Amino acid sequence: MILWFGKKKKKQELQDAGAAMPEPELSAEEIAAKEAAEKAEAERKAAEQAEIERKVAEANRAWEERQKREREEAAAEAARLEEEARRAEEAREAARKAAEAARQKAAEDEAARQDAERAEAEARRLEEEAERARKLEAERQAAREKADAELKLLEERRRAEQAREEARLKKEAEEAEARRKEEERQAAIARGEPDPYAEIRSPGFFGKLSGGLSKSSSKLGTSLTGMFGGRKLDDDALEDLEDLLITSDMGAKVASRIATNLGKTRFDKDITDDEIRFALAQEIETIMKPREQVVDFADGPRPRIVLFVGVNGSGKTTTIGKIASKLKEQGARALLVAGDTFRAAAIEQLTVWGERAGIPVLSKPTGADAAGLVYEAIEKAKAEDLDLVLVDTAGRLQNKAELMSELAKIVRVTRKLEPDAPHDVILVLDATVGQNALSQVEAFRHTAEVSGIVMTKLDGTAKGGVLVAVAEAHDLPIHFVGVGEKAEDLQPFSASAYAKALVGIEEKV
Ligand SMILES: Nc1nc2c(ncn2[C@@H]2O[C@H](COP(=O)(O)OP(=O)(O)O)[C@@H](O)[C@H]2O)c(=O)[nH]1
Ligand SMILES: [Mg+2]
Repeated sequence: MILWFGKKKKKQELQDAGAAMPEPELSAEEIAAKEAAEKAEAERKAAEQAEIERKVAEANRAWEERQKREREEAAAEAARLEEEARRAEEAREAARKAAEAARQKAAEDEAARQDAERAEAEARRLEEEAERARKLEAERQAAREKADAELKLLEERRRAEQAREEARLKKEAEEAEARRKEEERQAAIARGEPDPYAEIRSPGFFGKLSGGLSKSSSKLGTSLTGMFGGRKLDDDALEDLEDLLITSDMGAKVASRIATNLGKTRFDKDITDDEIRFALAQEIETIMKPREQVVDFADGPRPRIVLFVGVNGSGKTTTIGKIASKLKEQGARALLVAGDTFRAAAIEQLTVWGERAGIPVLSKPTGADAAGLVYEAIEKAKAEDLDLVLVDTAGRLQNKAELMSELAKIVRVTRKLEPDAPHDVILVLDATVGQNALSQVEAFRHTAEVSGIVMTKLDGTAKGGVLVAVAEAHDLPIHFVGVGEKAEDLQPFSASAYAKALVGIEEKV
């Protein structure tokens, strides 16, 4: 189009130039040449024009083609873009749908999770509720049991109290009766009459004590009968009597004291062997009376802690067993402690006694620490509010020093829980060892702080006199005497009964 405007302008310019110039005068040839030249010029111009027009047309065509191509390209691009946009839209839609699905799924999952959580919480709540119910029931049960136990304890205590009261009344009545008899007896003796409550029997005829002491009394009694039948009590007779008493294990000191005293009142008098028996019994009783102290283990501090000491075989375990049986009858609540942890047989032996008496036994395997066991026993007794703890101990260790240090350790440990304990330390002596019992008292007395004595096996020996020697030499109470292996063969010590049984006099029944 630019070219077309250009062409028009040129033409005008040419016309304007031609009009202004004057036509020159020319010859024919010149005219012909001019005309040929003009013709050739016109032809050249026409050709040039045609060429220009061809080029223009070609340029136009090319331009149009390009335009067309460009249009087509643009259309294709637009289509491509449209397609792309469509795909993008599709992808977006798919993504949106996927997101929607994911959201939906997440929502569903969340709902499911919440459901699960709720179910879990519910299960937990139910479990807690069940647990609470279980606890409540357990508490109720415990309360019921506690109440029952308390009731039982109260009932047991009441029964024990009643049994103790009965035992106390019985003892009081017996003591009153004994006092009455004693007064009557003393009055009779003062009047010079024979003892109204005694009669002479062959030894061993009466109850347990004289039965038990029959060997001792028969020895003494037979000798007395042979020695003094219708004889004057002169120096010779007193000397014989002294010898006899020495051989009866009463020891030189007791023998001399008795002989001297008898000499004072009866010297040079005719004397029957009955009279000499009574006189002898009287002397023995005087020596032993201060040692008479029956102990009521069920009484006193609670828990009362009692240690039994003594050499091996002296009868500790048996004595504890016998005492346990008595205590059960009295209604005391006791605990036996198998503190002789050195011998399995000793533990077993005490267990049997405990079972027989219906009293619990605390024990540990052989070789265990005895002091530790005692500590536990006291803790238990305190926790259960028991009346009494009876502790068996070993009688044989490597040597005496070790035995004593073991006992001292038990005492130390005991005091950690009970400063006043042990409340009793009972030395158990075997009568069959005779004079050796005296050195045992010496050995145990101070190191183990012995507070009282039990003498066993008086039934199997003629050496019952040794207890008189012990009573004379040591101001220790004598609580019991053992006259056999059975539970009932442990008797409270009575100076009067012992003295009479020893010389073969039995109280009338
Ligand atoms: N005849 C008799 N035997 C007794 C008496 N006391 C204990 N015994 C026996 O003596 C032996 C030793 O007694 P035991 O209690 O084991 O002594 P422990 O080692 O001190 O504990 C046992 O066979 C008892 O049966 C008693 O008074 N009379
Ligand atoms: Mg023993």
